[in-house]
Amino acid sequence: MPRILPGETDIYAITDPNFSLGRPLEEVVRALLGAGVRIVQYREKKLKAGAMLEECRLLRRLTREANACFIVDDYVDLAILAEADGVHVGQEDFPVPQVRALVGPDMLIGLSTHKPEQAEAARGLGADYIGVGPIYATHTKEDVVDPVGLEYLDWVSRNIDLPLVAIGGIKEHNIADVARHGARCCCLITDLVGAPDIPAKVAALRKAMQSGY
Ligand code: TZP
Ligand code: MG
Repeated sequence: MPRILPGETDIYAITDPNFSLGRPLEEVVRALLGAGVRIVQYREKKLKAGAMLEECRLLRRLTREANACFIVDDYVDLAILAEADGVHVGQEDFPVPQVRALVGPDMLIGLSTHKPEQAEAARGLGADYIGVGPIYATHTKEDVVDPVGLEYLDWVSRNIDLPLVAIGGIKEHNIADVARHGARCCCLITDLVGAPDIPAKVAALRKAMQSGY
């Protein structure tokens, strides 16, 4: 079982080939794991299924060696085939109970939420953790909803008894505010996998996060 689970205090990294400065996925993930990141999500929107499975098997091997948690975005089948620790779904993906029926009792299921009703429903549906966002505006995701702001994060952290991960537009300059408003776990794409020096960025993000508590 991975040492750190979503919701615990840490950086949660999401991969994205469009924002990785042209570096191969393996190089980016090795840098993240080498810097101590213990939650990595595979997010890929363009490759064919076979190629995605190959990448996921590689990431499964790397994260297992590093005792890190490996989560697959959207694709339940891919998560099962790659023996991921978890799968992350959105409000418009397959419903959590149906995902649970496919993945079994042990795989983590993360559910994105954007409003109180969704967060309140998450536990009953069987989610293990919830995404809270987008906190700020982001251009990284195409079909993204309007920013939910720090108020929603505050509300979730006070009212919902599930681990949460904050996401969307989080960067070194605002991560302390996100931490201050209740996020122990912050999820980033561009300001992490897009950093020229990933270990230095991880250290800076952690330091900034700590300053918010
Ligand atoms: N889900 C909500 S916002 C988002 C996702 C996948 C994109 C986050 O990327 P960034 O670059 O950290 O804003
Ligand atoms: Mg999704």
